[in-house]
Amino acid sequence: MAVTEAERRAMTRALELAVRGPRGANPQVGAVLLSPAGDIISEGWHRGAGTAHAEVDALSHLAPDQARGATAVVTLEPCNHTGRTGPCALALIEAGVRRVVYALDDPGAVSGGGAERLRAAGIEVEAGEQADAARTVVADWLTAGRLGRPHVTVKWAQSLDGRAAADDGTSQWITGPEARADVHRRRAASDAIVVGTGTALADDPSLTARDGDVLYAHQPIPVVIGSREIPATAALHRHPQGLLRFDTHDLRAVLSDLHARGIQRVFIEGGPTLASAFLAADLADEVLAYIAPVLLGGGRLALTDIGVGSIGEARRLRVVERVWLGEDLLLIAHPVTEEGS
Ligand code: AOF
Ligand code: ZN
Repeated sequence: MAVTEAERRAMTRALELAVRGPRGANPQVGAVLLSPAGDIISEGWHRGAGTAHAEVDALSHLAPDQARGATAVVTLEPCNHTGRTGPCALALIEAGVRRVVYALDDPGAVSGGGAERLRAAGIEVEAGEQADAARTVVADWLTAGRLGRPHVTVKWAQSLDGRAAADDGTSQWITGPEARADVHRRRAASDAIVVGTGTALADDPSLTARDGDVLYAHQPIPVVIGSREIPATAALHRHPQGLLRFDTHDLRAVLSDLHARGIQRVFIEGGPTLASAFLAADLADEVLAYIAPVLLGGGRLALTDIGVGSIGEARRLRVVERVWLGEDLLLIAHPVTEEGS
């Protein structure tokens, strides 16, 4: 049976409920239960790893027999595995739900397959309703799942001649206020900001995301990689999120640790050594170069060694966006992959 108008409206509502949940190791999922007449009898959403899934949350508000004959409308295919919680497909079957409408297939090798299990129990299942909208809600979760690590953006600001600082190391305000505001907006859209100890010591950055003087509601977690001590007086210790420290050169290990904490997007803010290490390890999914019309000369380059010894080994990028920010130009580029994307 085709998806009804009431089910379509319920999916729109389930998508609103989904984003009440936190970003994290688990996807944001919403669920609505409809009576046979098409009225909403319960709503639920997932509040993060270790808590009830959206379907179970919605069922929990009802008396034991109240969901009999109901239709469950869910933004993700009900899961089929016992993880931190039990399988939602089974919970729906046991509650006597007659029909399930969901948006997006669960890509998990273990958690997927819930639709088949529901059908095998005689439940009508409709997949794909508003799948594009549901995919947008969990886009970063899907990307991190596919990569097996967070999505990585490497950002730097440079003079027109490719320098990150003057010869004495001073580097504040190479770019103008519009470029800096753009950086803060992008920080607020990330889950973590990563710097090396060199930058943490030289610049004493706060690594907060600010709109003028006001903190954005979402603050990325500050992360410092390197072995040198960060003094107790450093601005980083006053960040609203606790500081994470990694004393290692193994960037893949750092990213796996961050992924396990539910971090889906990281913003690498420098300095040149750390940015170069991510590029050398082929761990940059996106490069942001803020280019200011200023010349610095000298030897403080925006990047150092990225493992390119000869022109044949040059790392080719494809520019996907050019943005004028006052006098500065932001180039957003992606690595050219084997498939040519
Ligand atoms: C659902 N409904 O609301 C969510 C689902 O460790 P667990 O038990 O929390 O399982 C996590 C996995 O379950 C997660 O990776 C994803 O595949 C699925 N998420 N499934 O039926 C939900 N959040
Ligand atoms: Zn589930």
